[in-house]
Amino acid sequence: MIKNRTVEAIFCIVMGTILGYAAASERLAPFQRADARPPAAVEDDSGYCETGKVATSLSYFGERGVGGRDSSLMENSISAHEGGPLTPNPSPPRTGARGEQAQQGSGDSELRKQKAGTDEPPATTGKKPNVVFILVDNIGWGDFGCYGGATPTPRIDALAQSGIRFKNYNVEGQCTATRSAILTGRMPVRTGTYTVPAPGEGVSGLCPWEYTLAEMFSEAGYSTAMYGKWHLGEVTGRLPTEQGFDRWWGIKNSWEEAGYSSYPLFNALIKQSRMLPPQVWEGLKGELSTPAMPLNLETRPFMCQKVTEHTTAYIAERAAAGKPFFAYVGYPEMHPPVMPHPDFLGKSPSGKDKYSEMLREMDYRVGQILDAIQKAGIEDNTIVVLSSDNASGGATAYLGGSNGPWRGNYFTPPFEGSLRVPALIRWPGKIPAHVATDQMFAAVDWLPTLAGLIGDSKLVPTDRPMDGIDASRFMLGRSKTSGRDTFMEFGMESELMCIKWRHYKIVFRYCEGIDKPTLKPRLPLFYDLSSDPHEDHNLNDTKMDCGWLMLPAFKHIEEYEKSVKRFPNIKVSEEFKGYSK
Ligand SMILES: [Ca+2]
Repeated sequence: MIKNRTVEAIFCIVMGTILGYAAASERLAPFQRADARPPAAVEDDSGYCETGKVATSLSYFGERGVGGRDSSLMENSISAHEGGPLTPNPSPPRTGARGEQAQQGSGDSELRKQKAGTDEPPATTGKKPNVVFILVDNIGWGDFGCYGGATPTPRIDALAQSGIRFKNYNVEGQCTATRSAILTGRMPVRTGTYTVPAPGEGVSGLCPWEYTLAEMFSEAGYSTAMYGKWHLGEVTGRLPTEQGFDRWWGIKNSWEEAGYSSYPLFNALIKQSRMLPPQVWEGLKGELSTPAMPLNLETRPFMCQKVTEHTTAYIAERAAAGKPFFAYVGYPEMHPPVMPHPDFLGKSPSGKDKYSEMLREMDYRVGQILDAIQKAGIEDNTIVVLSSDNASGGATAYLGGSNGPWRGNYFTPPFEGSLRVPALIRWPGKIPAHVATDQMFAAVDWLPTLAGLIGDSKLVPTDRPMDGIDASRFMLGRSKTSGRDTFMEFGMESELMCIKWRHYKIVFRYCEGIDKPTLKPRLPLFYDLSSDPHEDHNLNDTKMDCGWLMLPAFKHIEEYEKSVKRFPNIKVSEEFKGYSK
């Protein structure tokens, strides 16, 4: 009898999974192109962790199959569990070392408050805080000392100690996509920025219609500046000073262009076509940007120093002016070519490990920025963010780097090692210190969260799908949850790669290297990140009882599709002018 019931149950679950995946494949067909929209983050998932109640849904699920995709089924099963315990991200064990506290857990009411947005008084009273946003390049989850890295990073570790250190911060697969997500609060698949603009490609990157962090801060009365790497479009009309920044000094594309002029044929080619070799540019809002200095293998080792000098001078100038400012700093580390400043060359234990030497330099430069903030007397009124744009190449490529315990590296979406990177935030006296959290957070969340922190949530656009959630209450210690429990990743082909939900991940497509194809498994892969951080055990193979995970997946897919129907995704290079009313 028991055996018969078991066989019946397995049959139902397997059929549910297969039907679910068939429906998912059908649903996902439109994702083959640049059309998609994210879930409104956290919606009604509360209380979904009670195993017994899930089992009730499963029997129904087995009879009907997920293929019916009746969203009322999802809503009914959820509403039946409201009030149940919430178990967000019981991921890897909390770090007790370094005296950090762990923030986690809470209940539905917390989650609902988060969803409701900022209905409390602004986070600030009186003078608005300055914001220094440091974005490092190709730094893996495990590179900094405070994440277990082998190279000493004392200044960055101290920064982590003085605020919140995210252990479950999620980005896109490469530079352009994450930078666009940070600046717009929207998934790159919506903004046509999921590919990497190539030099000479012409119109590409972020279309001027998008509303950026720089525009938001400008509207809130801030001075704004960008130093370092842009990588969101190289043509006039799409440069930083045309996307909200008052001034900039940096490169239009990426650091590897430093190597171009080391090829005689490249030099002959650009001479023939009367083009400029790669340059560092500078400009002011309302004026044309002009070349500031060449970017080549001679100047590359000095880029981090130069970016820091511009940033610290700006901080001193703006602090003296007494007006709030937003500085966005796109550091060169650790993007190839890995060439440390001469002062750091040979300073690794072996005297030959350039990755470690550049990491040491970065720590020193970050320290210089923190010192400039302190010297200007604005430390207590300045929010500092430090995060990476994508994973490191790992031990087998780009001369080093660690992505921690997670599977995968740069360009191996959607495994954790490719999308989970370090992120830190500090605001003395406002954001609690000594916090390490497993709460989920994402690149798209910075815009609404920073808007909440400066008391200007009203500036977050309402005329387009926004994918970011406002986690300002979490940042300020007023909520135990970030408000995000789901993360969707779309790859460089604008196809849905995975949905992370709580501590589970559902993989629809994956890729195992920059020179490997994107593969679509016959059935989706299910992983439990709380017990299998390296994503070695596909639950759809080992246990076969996780077909129910398609329920939350479908819910988010459906919400995304609905939004895309109303607000079609912007195509790569499209001169988009706005949605019809
Ligand atoms: Ca990068």
